[in-house]
Amino acid sequence: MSVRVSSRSAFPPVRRDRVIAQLPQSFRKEAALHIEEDFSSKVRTACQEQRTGTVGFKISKVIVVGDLAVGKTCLINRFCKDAFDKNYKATIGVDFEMERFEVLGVPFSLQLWDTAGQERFKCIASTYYRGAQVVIIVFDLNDIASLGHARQWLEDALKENDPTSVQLFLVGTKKDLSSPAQYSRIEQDALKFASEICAEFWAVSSLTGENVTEFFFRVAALAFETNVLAELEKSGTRQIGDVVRINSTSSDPLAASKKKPSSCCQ
Ligand SMILES: Nc1nc2c(ncn2[C@@H]2O[C@H](COP(=O)(O)OP(=O)(O)O)[C@@H](O)[C@H]2O)c(=O)[nH]1
Ligand SMILES: [Mg+2]
Repeated sequence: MSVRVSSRSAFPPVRRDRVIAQLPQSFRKEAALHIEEDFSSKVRTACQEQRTGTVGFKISKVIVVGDLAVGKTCLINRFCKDAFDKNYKATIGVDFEMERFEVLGVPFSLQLWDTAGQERFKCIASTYYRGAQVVIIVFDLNDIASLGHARQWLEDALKENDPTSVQLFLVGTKKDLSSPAQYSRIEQDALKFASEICAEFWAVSSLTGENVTEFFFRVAALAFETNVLAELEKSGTRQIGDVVRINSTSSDPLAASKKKPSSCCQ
């Protein structure tokens, strides 16, 4: 099979193993951003007809937050470099990895930001948080306290972002270290918390690689779908702009884009 090249991208072709043609499924239906089986037909049609506007040139910012040593850096490294280093090294310097995908034939990039070790002091700079489309809150499945701290991480991340437009994921790491009984206990708590905050829950192991690719593919696909829907809404509004202005009861032109995304957990 040959590598697919998109005519709309000035960049080199996307790696064959970063091509997404079907909507990756959620990990648990009880805590999922949505439970559709496939991309929405609106999105599929727009991609087929090349009506995705600027999405093909977009880079979505993804931030990864959570307590020190829960496994944030290992999670990113497992996906981006397919590597696992069991010797702990605190992340130094601001780090982000670019991951390029092709979703339904359209190029789409994620910029995955790792914290630079500031989580130790809980003083992550606002530039780290700002402009995130996706927030991944990481906790250690073997450390209930790290799940308890997830709420604070969420609050901090949302201070710098519009809470209605951010897609949230709650990820438990180090699944390889927990016994089935231990795991199912913490999973109950995690599912409850995830549905409370409208986040999608995943449990992964960066050591074995379990669920890591599936998770990031799901992130890429949902971020992409949201971007295409926003783009379609924008172009629709442009075409009927005058009518909207005359008839709309809302004086806030941004009201439409502020509404809660349809992808909120159900
Ligand atoms: N067994 C196991 N250990 C892990 C896993 N993920 C991370 N670790 C270990 O946990 C420690 C902290 O990981 P790191 O990614 O640096 O944490 P961070 O501070 O959140 O970035 C390291 O010693 C890793 O080797 C995992 O999935 N399984
Ligand atoms: Mg780190």
